[in-house]
Amino acid sequence: MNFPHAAVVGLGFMGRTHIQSLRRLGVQIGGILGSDREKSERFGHQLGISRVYADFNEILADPAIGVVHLCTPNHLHYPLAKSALQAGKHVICEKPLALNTTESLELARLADQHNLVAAVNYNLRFYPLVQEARARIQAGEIGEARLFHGGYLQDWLFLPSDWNWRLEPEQGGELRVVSDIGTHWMDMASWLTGLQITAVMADLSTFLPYRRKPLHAVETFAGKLAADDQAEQTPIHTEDTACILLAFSNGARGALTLSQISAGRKNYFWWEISGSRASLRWDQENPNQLWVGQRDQPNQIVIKDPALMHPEARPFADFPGGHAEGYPDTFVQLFRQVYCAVRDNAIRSAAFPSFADGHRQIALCSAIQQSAREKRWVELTD
Ligand code: SOE
Repeated sequence: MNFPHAAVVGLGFMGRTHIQSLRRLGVQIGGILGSDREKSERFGHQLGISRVYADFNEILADPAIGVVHLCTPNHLHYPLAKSALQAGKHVICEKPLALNTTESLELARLADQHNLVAAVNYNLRFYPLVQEARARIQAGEIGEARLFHGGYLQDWLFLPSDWNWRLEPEQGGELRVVSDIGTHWMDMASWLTGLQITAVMADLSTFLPYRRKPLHAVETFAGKLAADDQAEQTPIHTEDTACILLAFSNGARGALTLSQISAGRKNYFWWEISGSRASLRWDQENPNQLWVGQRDQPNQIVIKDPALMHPEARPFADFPGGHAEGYPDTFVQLFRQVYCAVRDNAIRSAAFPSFADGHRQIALCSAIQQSAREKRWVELTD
């Protein structure tokens, strides 16, 4: 049986990445929908996609479409995901799932009521050596987790002239680095260890209180090449950096540093976990190596090689050792989980980040915001 057909909504950096990955997987793109009809048609022509929808309702009414990919700015995730599920479509939604917990809880409940895929694109889980790290942790190789620390640093919003919709709370939400990149890290911390984050203590800072907003939209990461002299001085209310202390459900502790203004750091996501037997460390800019720290034996650098990986992690490496896998491959791996689950009607047992996981991240965002505002530890209820 073939995979269901996809519709992709939002044609920026993320929409294009989804389309490329779907094609690698062999999924037929039934149609696309962007914010600007003319641009979408040009884009469709370039990519050989003949159907450009006029609006979202056309997608919902199209019986050929099985899975809807939501790659829009954040504020549209909730209304679009809700109507897609209600129309019986499977959904892969970009993160963060919603702007607040009222929305994300409603989506998680709705997803629960339907036998439909409701996945949030926490794609970084799907690097082969991140899967390997999880398999090792689950097998007890590092012992009990004690300390989980790391960060996610970028520089694409370093200058006051750097602009993107994420800076506008109406589109991106009240938090920025925490929801845009911090939730990737917190999602991975919980997923790797099987532990929940139960309390947070956060400090948020905005170092660029004003930025120059260009008159034309700027795509994510494209600002360096698209300088626009015609810009309007605009106050900024979202954080450039975050420093967060974390408590985990087994008593382990964590520390997370986030920034979108760290010169030279392009997409530097890293973590290190200290367990009672050994430590592990991994970073996204060097994703084909996993560091194993040991007290009484030499440390090791594990190189990605499916033949030498745990059997649970092996299916997530498509290429043999010595053939690097990276960021775009993580989308293929996540989408494969989703499309196989739909095709085989195995949605409940599938291994993709769910709307419940997406909701947990929004609850963490809200606790982090409260902690920063009140300058104290905040516990997560439930
Ligand atoms: C921008 O910060 C961004 O595109 C995030 O939105 C993605 O989730 C991350 O993977 C790369 O950076």
